[in-house]
Parts: sequence; C-alpha cells; structure tokens
Amino acid sequence: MAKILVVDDEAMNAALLVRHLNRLGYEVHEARNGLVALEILEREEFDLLLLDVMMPHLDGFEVARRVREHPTRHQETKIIFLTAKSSIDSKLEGLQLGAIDYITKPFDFRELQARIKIILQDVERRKKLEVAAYTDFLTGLSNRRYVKEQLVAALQRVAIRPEPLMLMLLDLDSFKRINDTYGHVQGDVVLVKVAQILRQAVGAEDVVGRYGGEEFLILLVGRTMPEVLAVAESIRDRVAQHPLQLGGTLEAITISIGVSEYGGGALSEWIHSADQALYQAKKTGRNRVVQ
Ligand code: GH3
Ligand code: MG
Ligand code: MG
Ligand code: MG
Repeated sequence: MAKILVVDDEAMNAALLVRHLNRLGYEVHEARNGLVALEILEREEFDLLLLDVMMPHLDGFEVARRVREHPTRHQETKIIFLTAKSSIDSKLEGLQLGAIDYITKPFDFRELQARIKIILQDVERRKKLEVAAYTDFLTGLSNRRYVKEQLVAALQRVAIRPEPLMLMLLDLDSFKRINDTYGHVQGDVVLVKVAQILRQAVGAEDVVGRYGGEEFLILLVGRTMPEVLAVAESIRDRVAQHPLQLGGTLEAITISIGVSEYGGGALSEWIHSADQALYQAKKTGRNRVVQ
C-alpha cells in the first residue's frame, strides 16, 4: 500500500485530503507544518508528499529543499505541491525543486486523484524493478550486485561506528559431479534447497546472497567469531544431514565454508581472506568450516 504524507497548515484542507485519500485505500499521514513534516520524515519513508507552500515558519519549498538535500533518504519520494500560489515563478520554483507536479488551489479532487494514481503506479513499477535488480532469479536470494553494495555500505558504517563484521563464503562440494550425474536441472534444484537452508540459518537482518554459480556469501554484523563459527558449523551440518532425492537416488550434498572477520583495509582483501579460508577447507577434505 502506498504511503502519502499530507502537509498543510489549514485544518480543513488537511482533513478533507486525508479523508479522500484514505477512502482510496492509501496509507495517509498528516503534518500541520513544515517542521513536523521534517520530523516525521526523519523517522519514516513515504512514496508521495502532498505539500502546501504557504505555511508559517517553514514553507513548502523549504521542506522540499531539505528533503532533496537529505544525504541518504527520500531521494525517490515524489512531491506534489498543492498551493494557492499560482504565479509562473512559483510553479517554476516548485518544479525546479524536483516536484513531479504543481497543482493550484482550488482544485478538483478527481484531477488530483488521477494524477496521484499515475505517479504511484510508476513508483510501484520502479520498486518491482529494483527488487528484481537485486534478486537472484533461481534461488530468490540477494544477488551479487546487492551483496557487493551491502559489503561496501558495511565498511562505510564501521569506519564511523566500529563493530565486528563477519564474512562467510560457502561453496558446494564436487558440484560438477552432481551436474554431470543428474543434469543441470537437478543441479538447480540442489542450489534452491541449499539457498533455503542458508536463509533459515541466519536472521532476517543478515545478508545472504548467491555470489557465483554454486558459491554463496553471508554477511553478519555485530557477532563474535565463536558465534559465527557456530552458525557456519550448523549450516554445514544441516546441508550434510539433508540428502536430496535426485533422479531416484538419495544423494548426500556437502558444503565447504570459509570465514573471515573484517580487519580494516580494502574490501577485496577481506573477500580474499575468506576465499583463502574456503580454499583451505577444500584442500583439507571439504565438508568443513575454516576460519
Ligand atoms: P569443489 O568441491 O572444488 O568446489 O568442486 P566443484 O565441482 O563444486 O567446483 P567447480 O568450480 O569445478 O564446479 C562448479 C560447478 O558448478 C560447475 C558448473 O557447471 C556448476 N554451476 C555453476 N552455476 C550453476 C547453476 O546455476 N546451475 C547448475 N546446475 N550448475 C551450476
Ligand atoms: Mg497554507
Ligand atoms: Mg565454486
Ligand atoms: Mg564447488
């Protein structure tokens, strides 16, 4: 459901808008001046702002300016100005601030409704594309692009506020043989099953991604090495304890895991160190966790 914030200093205007929009099924919040609007925007994201311009203290243009200047949030939030200021200069100012529309009061609610519908349909489409761009099609896990962005973001965060970052690289053992024996379609089934085990093994806030063909990556924040090794060990064990029915045969699947804690420095070094640990796990017999 789309979320809309109505910002207007006149109680009647605000109440009328909120009631109309609620009836259309949108989730509507209300702010009666610019400062309150900014406070709400500190806490929550909205799909659309309906902004009055003339308000005491902080006018609608200034609210829009601050919203657009926010370093990380609200970049995608759509803005419609709803105002009695009808001069071309005001319209231009509103549009130059990045508003998608500028509607002058008095207005016909049916027109506003139609415009909002078009804008929010577009927002919906963009959200779907964004999810698709960050999702691995086969397993439904995050894809490599998303994982990479999360790793970069995590390094930026710990540079400001230190906390432990743990990286797990996981690679299915002898997967080529599974493909060769049972075919690629069955191989894909194995990847989906393993992905499910990984997703269930960690919390919703942990990043779990498909990093390559039969290689996965997990990023855990704020956990100690013993905790993470225990998680890795339980993943290894669950995979090994879940043989899969492939082409009429019960086939044991195993996974090797390399774990590395971030120790400062470049992202590539950190990934390399997890990769080295994974390589050791392979070299020393597979189906094991190496730190
Ligand atoms: P190791 O234990 O050393 O990891 O051996 P391995 O056979 O797993 O390693 P290798 O890297 O030689 O083979 C990985 C195989 O994974 C090769 C490739 O055909 C298969 N693979 C990669 N992506 C996919 C995929 O999306 N679906 C399927 N079915 N197979 C894939
Ligand atoms: Mg006003
Ligand atoms: Mg591999
Ligand atoms: Mg492998």
